[in-house]
Amino acid sequence: MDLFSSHDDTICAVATPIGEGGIGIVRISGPGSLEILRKVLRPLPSPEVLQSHRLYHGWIMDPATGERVDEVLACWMGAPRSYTREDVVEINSHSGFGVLDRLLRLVLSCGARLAEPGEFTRRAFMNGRIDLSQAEAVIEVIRSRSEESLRLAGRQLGGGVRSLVESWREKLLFCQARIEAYIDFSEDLEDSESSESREILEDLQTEVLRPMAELRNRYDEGRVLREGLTLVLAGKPNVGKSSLLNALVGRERAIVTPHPGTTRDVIEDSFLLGGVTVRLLDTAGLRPRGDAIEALGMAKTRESVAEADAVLWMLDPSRPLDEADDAVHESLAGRRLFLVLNKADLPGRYTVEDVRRRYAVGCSVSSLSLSVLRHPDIDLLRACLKTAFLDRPLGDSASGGVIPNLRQKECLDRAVEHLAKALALLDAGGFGELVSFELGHARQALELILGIEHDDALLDRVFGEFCVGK
Ligand SMILES: Nc1nc2c(ncn2[C@@H]2O[C@H](COP(=O)(O)OP(=O)(O)O)[C@@H](O)[C@H]2O)c(=O)[nH]1
Ligand SMILES: [Mg+2]
Repeated sequence: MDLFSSHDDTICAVATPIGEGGIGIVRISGPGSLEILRKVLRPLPSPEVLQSHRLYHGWIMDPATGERVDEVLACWMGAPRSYTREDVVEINSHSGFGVLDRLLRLVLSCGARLAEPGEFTRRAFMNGRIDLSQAEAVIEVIRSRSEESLRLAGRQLGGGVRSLVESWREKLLFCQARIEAYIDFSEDLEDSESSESREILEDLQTEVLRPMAELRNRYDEGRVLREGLTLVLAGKPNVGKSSLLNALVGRERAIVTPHPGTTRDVIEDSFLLGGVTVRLLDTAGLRPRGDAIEALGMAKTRESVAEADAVLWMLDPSRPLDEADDAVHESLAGRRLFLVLNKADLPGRYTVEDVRRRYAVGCSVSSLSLSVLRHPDIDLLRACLKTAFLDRPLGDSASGGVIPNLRQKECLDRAVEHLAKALALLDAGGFGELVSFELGHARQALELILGIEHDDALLDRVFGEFCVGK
């Protein structure tokens, strides 16, 4: 049964975190909201005086016993100008488990039922106030932990992805209709048919396929902004990895000694870089011969290297490059690198160029020569890390939007795949039902992003992620 197909019931929940605090909010939505407020609020503004979107001061009273429960500010937001587009009442009481529990039970006894997780937002979606991509943005806003991820979610909530996807969907519908017109009135339209087909092909290529593929490709960059960036420090023992971790996080997190092999476990801490959380892992140095404990540490190092988004490969040019550096390089194969040449305060035996030549490291890999012991060098490193790992996603995503989650990415994958097939068919001179079929599938995949096409299972999955009261 679809619980939400008829909204003649009224739902309620505590919308703030349960616990002791200044204010707690009980939220009510549905046709019975105002009636419930009338039952529990004293003094009660008369119907002629009561206005929507105004705060009223009063007491919550138990209508059965006449007992005062709490002093509150209450607000009624008349449909459709509310979060759910239904009549909504919010009661701002004090926050404490006892008060909120009592208030909620009172509202329930007046005829509301307890809301499911995410049901308020689900109603906002069902009533057409927001699309599914915006509903998901609500979760992102609630979960975001950094400035950047919040900015992304806010853009999404404002309908950034929605307007893009809607425009593509319309274009697909329009082209599909043009193609189907030819299926119906075929035969003697051969010439115009092929020029029309060219036109549609080019149109879809530049206006839909290309921007759609770009948006999809930005998924990984968006993920970094949302979830943060994981960097791992790797290099042979004693190059200064632990010193760098301490300098970047701003405290003595890892033990630093002149003895090689001091760090044996993986040490983790994080710092903020341009509004993004960077998780930094310090590892046991990789070297061919170490004791048993160090060997275990090195195994963990390899795991960390595999899981990180990129590796800061540290070298110490005050000592010559040797087979330990070769071994480190070998273990970093295929990983995204950033070269850090440390101990620039000491006489150097080699330069960044020597490293690039010896290990065939391309110029797309950023590098920096510095001394961990010098403060300005650490600031410079921060700036370089930001440029290398964070600036691209921040750069042009403002206009193009970023998709926020795997569900939407998978829908886009499917849309891209079907559209590419349709275009390949058109290009090969096909024009007709098969092309229309693929265009239809591409469009349906886009509709899933917006939730135009949806079933209960999909909605359950999306809204099940919410907390009760949202
Ligand atoms: N002269 C100099 N010594 C450094 C520098 N960075 C680190 N060290 C020293 O190098 C030694 C090893 O540092 P550590 O951070 O433990 O290296 P790890 O084994 O790679 O973690 C310590 O004695 C540090 O004080 C630097 O920039 N210049
Ligand atoms: Mg160390």
